[in-house]
Amino acid sequence: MQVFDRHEVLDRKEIENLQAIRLKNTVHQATASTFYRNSLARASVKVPDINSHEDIARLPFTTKEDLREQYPFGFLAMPKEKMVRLHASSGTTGSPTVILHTQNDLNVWADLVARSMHCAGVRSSDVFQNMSGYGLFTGGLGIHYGAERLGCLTIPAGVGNSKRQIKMLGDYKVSVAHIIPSYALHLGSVFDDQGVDPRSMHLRIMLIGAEPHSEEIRSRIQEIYGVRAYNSYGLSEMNGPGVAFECEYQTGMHLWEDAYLAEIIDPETLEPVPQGQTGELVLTTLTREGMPILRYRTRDLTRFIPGECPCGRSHRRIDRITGRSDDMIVIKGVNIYPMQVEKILMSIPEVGQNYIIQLERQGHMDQMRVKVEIRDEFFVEDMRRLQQIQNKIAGLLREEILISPKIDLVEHNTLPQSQGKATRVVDKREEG
Ligand code: ADP
Ligand code: K
Ligand code: ZN
Repeated sequence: MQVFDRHEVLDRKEIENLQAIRLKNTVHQATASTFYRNSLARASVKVPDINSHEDIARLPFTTKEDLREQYPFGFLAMPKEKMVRLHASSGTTGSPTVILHTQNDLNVWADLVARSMHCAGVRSSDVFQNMSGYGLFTGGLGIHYGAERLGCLTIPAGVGNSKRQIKMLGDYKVSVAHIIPSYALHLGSVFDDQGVDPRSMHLRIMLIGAEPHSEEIRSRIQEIYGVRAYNSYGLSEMNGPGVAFECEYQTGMHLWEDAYLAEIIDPETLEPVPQGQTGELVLTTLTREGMPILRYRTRDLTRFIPGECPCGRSHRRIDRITGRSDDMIVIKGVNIYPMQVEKILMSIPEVGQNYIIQLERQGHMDQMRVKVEIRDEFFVEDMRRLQQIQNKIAGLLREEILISPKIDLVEHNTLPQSQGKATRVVDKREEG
């Protein structure tokens, strides 16, 4: 195995020893912030209490609400003058939270991203196009500095203007791209409209992440572009990309445990779930100086994948994020995650690249309507044929989610396409 960073090949014991040291330092550092000085005092935790990675359990949790209440500077553990960069979360679920970094924090982050990309097979000889929004969103600058650190010729393409994206991919013989999965599917249909075969590009790797997506979406992206697509996980509160990343074996994402201490808890009881079971991912920064965060409740649902990865790295792997604990839909008493719907839709060959789940109220009843784009070759004038497709989708969905949603079939490229993370669920229940 080729490694970029010696920390990639630490064994379990070495990782845990390092975590113990870094956790102690982090708690010490955190006490310099207004927020943690108070919250650690309330929990009666003192720095000398922290001597093992297991002592994490003594620390209080931190929530997105805490970050919002301290907006913008209440979490700083160093004077504001030491900070050199501010990022904000995209606010998918409410008002934004800001994260500030020192130059040292940025360097460590760039190293983590470079390591992650290298781990997925990217090399300094690659030409890399970053089709992610720049600005406050961490998928832009975060990935950008990592790619440069790795030594790639890096193109800060940003999002949108699909025709120009396609031109750049061709003109600069781009071999690696970073792209949001829903946009990768959309871009595929723009290639179609232009009469260009995405497989005729020079692409060999796509790094996809920033939003939940199913294995079926990965397969589609690999098929459309003739690439290997690697899952990339991160969140602004933990820097951004570079928290967990797939290696060349594509068997789940190695979470860099020298930089983040990870737990998976039951969101109700807040106790760790049994080994290998799904729960909420909780993360602690181990290397951040400007704004350390302890036991952050990500609300992302995943599990540790049991067993060893064939690559030999002992950083544990997390499974594909199945959703956020707060994006569960309850309809007619049934709990449904949007990802369940997506998995079914994307496994149906007639289904195109985009869909929307709409929640409506009919009288006193909640109702789910799924709008589905159908591939051109199936969108024929034959009503009976369309009805068959509709019934097939409804039947397969009912088997998975136990209720019967209404299905609207629409032509390809007619559903709204967002520039950043896709909005998959639209709730119209309060609109009467
Ligand atoms: P926001 O919380 O406003 O979306 P971020 O840009 O920080 O802001 O997004 C981080 C979130 O994006 C994660 O907590 C997770 O829900 C989602 N996410 C990031 N990467 C992935 C991925 N590979 N798979 C699924 N979800 C992801
Ligand atoms: K280079
Ligand atoms: Zn691996």
